[in-house]
Amino acid sequence: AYQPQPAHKFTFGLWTISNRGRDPFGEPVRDPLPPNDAVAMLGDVGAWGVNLHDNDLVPIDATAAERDRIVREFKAAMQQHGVVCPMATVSLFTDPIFKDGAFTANDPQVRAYAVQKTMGAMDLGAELGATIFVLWGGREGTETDACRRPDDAVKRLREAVNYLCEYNIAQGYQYRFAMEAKPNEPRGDIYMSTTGSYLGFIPTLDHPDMVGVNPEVAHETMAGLNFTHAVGQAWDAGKLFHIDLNDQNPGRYDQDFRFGAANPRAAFFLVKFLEDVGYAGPRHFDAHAYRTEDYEGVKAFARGCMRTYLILKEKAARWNADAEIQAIVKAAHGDGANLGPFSADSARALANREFDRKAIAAPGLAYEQLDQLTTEILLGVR
Ligand code: GLT
Ligand code: MN
Ligand code: MN
Repeated sequence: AYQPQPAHKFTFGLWTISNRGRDPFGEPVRDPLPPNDAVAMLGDVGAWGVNLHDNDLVPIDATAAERDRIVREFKAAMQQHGVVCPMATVSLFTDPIFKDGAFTANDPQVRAYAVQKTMGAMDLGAELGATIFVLWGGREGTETDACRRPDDAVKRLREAVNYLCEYNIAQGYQYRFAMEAKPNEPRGDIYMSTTGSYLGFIPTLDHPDMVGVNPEVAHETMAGLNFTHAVGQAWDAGKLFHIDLNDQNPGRYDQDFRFGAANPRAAFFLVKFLEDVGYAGPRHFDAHAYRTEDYEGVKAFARGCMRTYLILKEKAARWNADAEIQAIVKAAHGDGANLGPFSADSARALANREFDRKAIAAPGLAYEQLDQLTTEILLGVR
């Protein structure tokens, strides 16, 4: 039981299992893990796929010949270890050229280079079979708002994404773009700080159908928000193109913990939502092992992410099949017809309808009992 299968679509970023445990105060604690070895590790732990930034695989200063050799060997490693690449992305945050942002930077040369670099990352991903392209604007933000007007940043971001959508069409790539929000870190404040911000931005694009979101557990949680609510809104809008699973304590730095490590309860409601609605995309773990770990610990971390997901999936099925739980849920939903479409008649009928406010408000909803039963399922006694 709890064995990952390809059908579960569990993926890891190359940057996640290769994370060397560097932090702002400390040097790396793990030796570099070459990309092809990372693919072998993912095959070993039973993951379905690997995702990557352009420079996770190809160094930023590689020659064309070096790039082609690296890509050829990486494809061979993917083949050998039975690992696919469903998602690609681009590093628009590591190189010093992006210190003032990428698509939103003030210098038009930086903005043009960012788009050029993204086109190259799209070429790379397409070669590896990716059909989802994530854009995380980690440097798109400010420490001081003296540097630019925030609406100019939005306009520049729109211009870049529109351009990239046209490139997607011109090249005949099948990408769907997934925009990833984060409130802060590495910038003091990042534009498009929540998934909801992107859901407002996307309809202003030239090709809104091509663009959705990639919500990350840690990023909404850093802002003190309910992640599953953000995912629910994205799902309702038809925009849940990808998802970054990890864990995070509110009010801290971006922790990127193993899935379910900090708040298994919130993880449960998330897994239950994804499974209930039938989300069919990759379950991507954008997390990394504690800095205390060697590569055995990294494997334990990766296996743990997938195993916890599958345990919570089983718990969700148990919750759905629990008669007492379902009776409370059913009773709490009340009875009577829905509002229905507006018409002059229905509005008149509604205006004249009598509501017994006291009687409707009187019964308790038994959410205490419902929540306790949920806890007992999670704690394994039910
Ligand atoms: C970086 C970031 C993640 C993003 C990745 C994609 S890179 O690790 O913290 O949340 O998803 O660019
Ligand atoms: Mn992420
Ligand atoms: Mn993160």
